[in-house]
Amino acid sequence: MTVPVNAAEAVFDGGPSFDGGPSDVATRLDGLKQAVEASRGRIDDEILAPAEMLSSRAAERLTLSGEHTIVALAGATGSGKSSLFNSLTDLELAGVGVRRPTTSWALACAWGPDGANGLLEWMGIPARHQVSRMSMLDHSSEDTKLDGLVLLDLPDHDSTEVSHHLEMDRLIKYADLLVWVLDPQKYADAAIHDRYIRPMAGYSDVTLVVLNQIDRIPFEQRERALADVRRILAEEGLPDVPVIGVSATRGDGVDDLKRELATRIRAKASAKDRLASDIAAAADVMAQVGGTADAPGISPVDRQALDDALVECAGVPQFVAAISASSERRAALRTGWPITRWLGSVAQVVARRSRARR
Ligand SMILES: Nc1nc2c(ncn2[C@@H]2O[C@H](COP(=O)(O)OP(=O)(O)O)[C@@H](O)[C@H]2O)c(=O)[nH]1
Ligand SMILES: [Mg+2]
Repeated sequence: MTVPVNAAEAVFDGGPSFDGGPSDVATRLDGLKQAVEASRGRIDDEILAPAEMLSSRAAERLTLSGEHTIVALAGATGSGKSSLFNSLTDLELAGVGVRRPTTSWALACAWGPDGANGLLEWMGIPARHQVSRMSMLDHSSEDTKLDGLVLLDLPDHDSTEVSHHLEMDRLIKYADLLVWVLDPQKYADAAIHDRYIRPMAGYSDVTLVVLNQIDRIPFEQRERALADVRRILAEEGLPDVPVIGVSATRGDGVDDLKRELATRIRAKASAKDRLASDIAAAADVMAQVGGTADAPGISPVDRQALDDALVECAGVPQFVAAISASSERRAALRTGWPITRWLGSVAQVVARRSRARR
């Protein structure tokens, strides 16, 4: 199968903003598109639709600014997202607490360089919900400078207004890096863990956790509280996610958070890492599809196309892990529907290739 050097280039006239070698996310994205095509009529359209939507969103992201990192502050009502937004922007515009108790829309702030407008438009954030920030206000030291950041203050995930969490769910799909803002009262609340953090364990490379309002915890108990948050995250499959204690209103830990953000922004890897996780998740969903229904006959050409496409879209290690973790799929190797059997054999091909590379 021939794969364009950069698949995004093949789709959009503007050309890609991201560089990449042969194992680049654009190549994997091309693999995903081809896997969707190869599976059409054989895997349910409902299962293929999210993978198709991901294909277009990812291809679009790759044509937009690679110089910017979209960071979303997400969390419960009152955790301190807006206060943190204020603190990071050095502005008093996010409408904290009682002045803006609920927010149905996201507020965005972009730090230079120019070129974030395309991203903001792509996310559907109108100009009136954008805060402009003069770089002359920036007194940050080199290691905390946030040039290239597009920061979003998201609506609360636990709002009683359906439109608020729909907007939040919509926007977390666009973020390159997710910052979950927890607070000492509610950090273990099941809602955020069950609905978002645990299902997004595959996104740990592009996840940070802030324990805000750290000033409300007696000094000698802070480390223990942070350790408890880390324990919960480890149990959820995110053992390596940085957890930063912060007081948005008093400023404690804000520089630590800025330093972490600045490092991610400078590395310019979050957008691609996020898309890679999205593609791995989509490949995993497709790989889990099985069942006993009859499938139409498969030609060797179809079989080869699907094998090759899945090898590429899944990324070697994630796919091997995804396949080998599932006993259902191992069983399907022996008895299952043809697609499932190929997926198993694809995993074996991938594993062989992976071992050969090592
Ligand atoms: N003591 C303390 N209060 C905070 C902190 N961050 C936010 N608050 C307060 O918590 C309330 C809710 O904050 P807000 O930023 O609106 O939370 P949001 O709903 O997540 O946007 C406000 O009264 C803030 O002043 C913090 O770090 N320490
Ligand atoms: Mg708020």
